[in-house]
Amino acid sequence: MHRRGFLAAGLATILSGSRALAQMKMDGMSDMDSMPGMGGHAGHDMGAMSNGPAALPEGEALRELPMLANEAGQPGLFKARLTAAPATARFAADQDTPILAYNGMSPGPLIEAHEGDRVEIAFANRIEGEQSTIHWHGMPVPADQDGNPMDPVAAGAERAYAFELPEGSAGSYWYHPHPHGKTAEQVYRGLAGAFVVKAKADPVPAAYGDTVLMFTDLRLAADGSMPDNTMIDQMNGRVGDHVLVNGQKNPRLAVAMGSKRRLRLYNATNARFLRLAFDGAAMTIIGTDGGLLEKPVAAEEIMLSPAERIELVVAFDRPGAATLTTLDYDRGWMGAGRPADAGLTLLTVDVSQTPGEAMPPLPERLRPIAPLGRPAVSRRLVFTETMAMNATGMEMGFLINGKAFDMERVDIVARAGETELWEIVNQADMDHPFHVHGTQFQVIEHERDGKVSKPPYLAWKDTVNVARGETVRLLLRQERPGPRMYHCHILEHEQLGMMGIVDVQA
Ligand SMILES: [Cu+2]
Repeated sequence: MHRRGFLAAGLATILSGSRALAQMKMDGMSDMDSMPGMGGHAGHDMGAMSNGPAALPEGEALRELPMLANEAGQPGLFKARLTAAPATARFAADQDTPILAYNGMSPGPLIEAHEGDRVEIAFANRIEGEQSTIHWHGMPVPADQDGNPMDPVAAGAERAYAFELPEGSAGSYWYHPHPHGKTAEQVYRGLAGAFVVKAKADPVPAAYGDTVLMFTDLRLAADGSMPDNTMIDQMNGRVGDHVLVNGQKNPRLAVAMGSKRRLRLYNATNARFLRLAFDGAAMTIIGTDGGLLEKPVAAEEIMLSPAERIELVVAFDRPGAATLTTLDYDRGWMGAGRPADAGLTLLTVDVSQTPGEAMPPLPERLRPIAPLGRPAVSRRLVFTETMAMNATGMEMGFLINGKAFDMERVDIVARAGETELWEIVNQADMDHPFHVHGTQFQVIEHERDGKVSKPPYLAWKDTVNVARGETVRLLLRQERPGPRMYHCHILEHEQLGMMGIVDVQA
C-alpha cells in the first residue's frame, strides 16, 4: 500500500468518531503546531469526556508472569504454541474488558530459553479479519523468521517460527505483532510478551531472583471497553490512563530487609516515556536491551522510552515501603492535553522490619563487551513530521529522509558482517525512539545544540530514544542477510510512515 493509502486509512479511523470530527471543526485547526482550544479535550480525556476513566484496584500482590511451557522434552530445544485471539480481562471490578491475548493472557506468557537453544514456536492467528505476525524484538533471528509486515499470517492461518539462540545472546527481549497498519492497535489491545534468554553462566547471584516487570498502558472507558485511538493518539502515540505492571496497577511485593532483587523492566507501552526512580531503595543498572553491561552502574533514576528494557539490581536496605515512581519528562507533545506523567506509583515494595538472610555481593565485572570498531559505511537518517489539512481531513506524515514507509521499497542496502555508522537526526518536535530489527547496536554519541556527549557506559541496545533536536550516532552490524525494518517505536508513528527497510546482503 502506498503512503496516501495508509494515511487515508489511518484518518478514516480517526474521523469515524463523530465527536473527534466535531471537535476538529469546532477548533478550526488551521495551525496544527499550536492547536488552540484543544485544552481539556485532548488526548486520553477525549475518549472519556462523557463518562470518565474507570478506576482500577491497587495493592494486589504482584503476579509473576506465567511461563510458556516447553513441550520439547529434550535438552537444547524450546518448543511451544502461541495463539493470538480475542479474550476478556478483568481490570476494573465486575467488568469484563474485551482484549487481544496470547494464549488467553495479557501480557502474554513469559518465554524463557537459554543461549544455544533452538526455538520452535507454532503461531496461530485467531484474530478475526486481521493479519498478524510475531516479531521477536531485539533478537538475532533470521529475517524470514522475524515477523516482518512483508510476511503476514492471515486471519485464521498458522505458521511456524524457528531460530537458534547464539552464544552471548542472553538478554531481555520481547515479542509483539508487526502486521502492516495494525501493529499499534494489536499491541494496545494486549498483544505483547517478554522473552528472556538466560546465559549458560550467569554472573548475577541466583539469590537475587529474576523478575520481569512489564509495563503496559491501559485506557479504559467507564463501560469497561478500550476506546479506539483518537487523532491526538495518532499524533502523539497512544498514552493511556493507567500504567500497569504485569497487568496490575501498583501491585505490592514483599521482600526481606537487606535483600537484593534482580528486576527486568520492560516498556511495552505504545508511546509512554517512563522516567523512573526508586524511593527508599538503591538501584544499580546491570543490563540493557541486549543483556548485561561490562560492570554495574549505580543510578538515581532511569529512563525507558517505548520498547526499551533495563535490568536492575535493587537493594532494599531500609524497612518500610519502597516505591517505584514516575518523574516528569517532556518528550514533546502535539497540542494541549499533555498527560500528567509525574508522581505515579507503579510498584510498592514492602520491606520487612527484620533482616533476611545475607545476600552475596554483585560481582564487579559482569561480562566483556567488544566495541564494534571502525565503520565501513556511514548513513544519515533524518526524522521529520508533517501536518497538513486537505479536503478529507488532516494528513499527518512521520517521515525518514522525507519518505513515508513503502513496503515495496528498499531504503538501504547493507552488507552482512560489515560495521556501519548510523546517524539518527531528529528534526521533529517530538522525541522518537529508534529501533532496528535483527541485531543489537552500540550508541557512541549524542549531540544536541552543538554539544556532543558520550553515553555513560558501553551497552547493547536495539532501541534508543532520539530526543527532539537531537542527533544520536550508533554503530551497527547485521550478521544475517535479508530485509530488516527500522522504525520509530511510538507505534502510531511507525504506522503513519516512520519506518524503512534495510536489505542486508550476504
Ligand atoms: Cu515517533
